[in-house]
Amino acid sequence: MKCRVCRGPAIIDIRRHNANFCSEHFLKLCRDQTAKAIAQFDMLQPGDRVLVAVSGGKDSLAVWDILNELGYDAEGFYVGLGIGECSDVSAEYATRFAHARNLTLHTEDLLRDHGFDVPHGSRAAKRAPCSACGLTKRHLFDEAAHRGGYDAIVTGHNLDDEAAVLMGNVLHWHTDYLARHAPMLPARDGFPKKAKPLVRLTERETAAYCVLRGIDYLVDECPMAVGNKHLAYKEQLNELERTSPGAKFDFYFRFLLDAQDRFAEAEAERTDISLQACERCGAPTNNDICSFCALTERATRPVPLTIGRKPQEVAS
Ligand code: Q46
Ligand code: ZN
Ligand code: ZN
Repeated sequence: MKCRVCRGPAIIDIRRHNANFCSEHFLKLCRDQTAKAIAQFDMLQPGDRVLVAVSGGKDSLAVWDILNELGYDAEGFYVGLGIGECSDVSAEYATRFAHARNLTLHTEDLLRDHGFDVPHGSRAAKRAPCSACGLTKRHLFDEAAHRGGYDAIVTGHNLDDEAAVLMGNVLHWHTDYLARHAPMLPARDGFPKKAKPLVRLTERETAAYCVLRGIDYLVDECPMAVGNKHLAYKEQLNELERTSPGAKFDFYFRFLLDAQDRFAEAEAERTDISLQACERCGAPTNNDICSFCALTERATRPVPLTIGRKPQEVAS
């Protein structure tokens, strides 16, 4: 197996490119593909101040590393979600990475700073953990970017993530979501620009990138992801990719380039809704209080006590 570029010994094969690469040229491919995605979707401009949403996993650490390699001024932002040991360990990976490279990592802790964590808060608010978690992260990232005057928030979503979400939305014909599938969302109505520069790389490639760059990352999936439909969609897409290399890439990119326009009308109606400032935190919202403040209120509501009976009487 020889590297397509230098003909030296290859360490990885990438079937959708019909090519093998040595370590040096694979790392270059990852940087080139990231730069290509940034240019293709007008994600970032030279000199932009970027806030990377860091989880301690391979994708967020890889994108942070690549952006720095490409010369962007990228700082990290980590949110402690209180998901047991997983959160403790992920914080350690993120911190170690930042220290080793002398990068700035900002942190926030949901329990310490907002009075609830994802497992308890989602239960108290009667929301699915991933729904409460996603809403929380989006809000805190937006707020941090706004507060720090960053030009864009970058996340480590890769091709597998985006193709799986697209598959879910196509299966159920969520036309409004389909319209919003862009790997770059421009700033609007007080929300910062959001970019996903790893959309041209697969999960396998970001993992290989980290290994070759000596980046130690949290391998374990979040325990709350068990049963997540997107994991099943990823498996289905990997199965398709095995028999038809490039299918995943074409599914996602041909949609963006050839089909997404057709859903623009639904999106125009959605963005027509005028937003106002949340009465509690000032974030843009279409209600009096934003979804995060509503979640916080429900998640931190005191639990009613049973009065008049001793605990053993209640238990028996
Ligand atoms: S962290 Fe949060 Fe994910 Fe865990 S609770 Fe769900 S959304 S699975 S990326
Ligand atoms: Zn080579
Ligand atoms: Zn609010």
